[in-house]
Amino acid sequence: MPQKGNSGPFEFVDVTAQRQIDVAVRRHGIDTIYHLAAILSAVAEEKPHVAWNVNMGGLYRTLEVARANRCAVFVPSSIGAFGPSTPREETPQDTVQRPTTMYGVTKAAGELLCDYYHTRFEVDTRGVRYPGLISHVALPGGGTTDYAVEIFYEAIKHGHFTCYLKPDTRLDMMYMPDAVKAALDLMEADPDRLVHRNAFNVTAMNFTPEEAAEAIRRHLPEFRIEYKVDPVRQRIADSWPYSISDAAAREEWGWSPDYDLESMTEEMLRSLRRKLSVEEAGG
Ligand code: AKB
Repeated sequence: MPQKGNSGPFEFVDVTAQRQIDVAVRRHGIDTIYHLAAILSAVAEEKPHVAWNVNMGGLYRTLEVARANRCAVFVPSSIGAFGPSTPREETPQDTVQRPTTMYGVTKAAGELLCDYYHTRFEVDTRGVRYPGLISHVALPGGGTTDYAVEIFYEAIKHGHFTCYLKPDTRLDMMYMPDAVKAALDLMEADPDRLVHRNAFNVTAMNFTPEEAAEAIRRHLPEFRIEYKVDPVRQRIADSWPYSISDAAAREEWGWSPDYDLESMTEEMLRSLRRKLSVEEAGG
């Protein structure tokens, strides 16, 4: 039996934090929670216990608040929820999920917990399996796909980038405006059309570091890339799909991305030139 003061299956759950979320939901009349907080793959391999606590404890707290307040909840999963035994080309929506990273374990477990809360407690939980996300606003934070953001910064600042993944490491990616669009479109979708909930495969493009460098050179011809492989992040990337199928998301809620590698590259370079020149000018 859980000891007094425990919060069910996650005795480490910080009840104070849960109460703070609950107060915010009630005070602001929140009807939908977008629960985006998580420790990403590379940091999660360095600190697996912290990653479990943050990723699963935070999710459990959020689901409990949603259950008590009848909120809908968006919880992102990831291509990291798949593992080396998953079909790696055009990975299907429903397939083997045996991730070999703590991040992947928390994402796969999170998908199951969200489906449980929908089935058992009628909480409106929905999620997508995001690929690597690329933004000119938020700096990357501890992921395996972070190179796809860093490469743009380095291309503008130094004309050169040292990549920690091998040149032919193919991964699915998405520009941040499409990632936001996917979350909002899914949460506004007709629930009667949803066959799946947690979580939908979504993607916009897939590329290798070499292909990203070629796309940048079409705008910055002098750009150079070299490789200094990080074995930990290479092992993580090698356990993930080359490409995933987002057919279910397209069929059930009309998913369709706006950006591909070329249009994302053009906008990233234009936006970062502006951002970095402002920072340089002390703005
Ligand atoms: C990571 O690299 O860990 C994340 C992800 C693919 O979920 N960006």
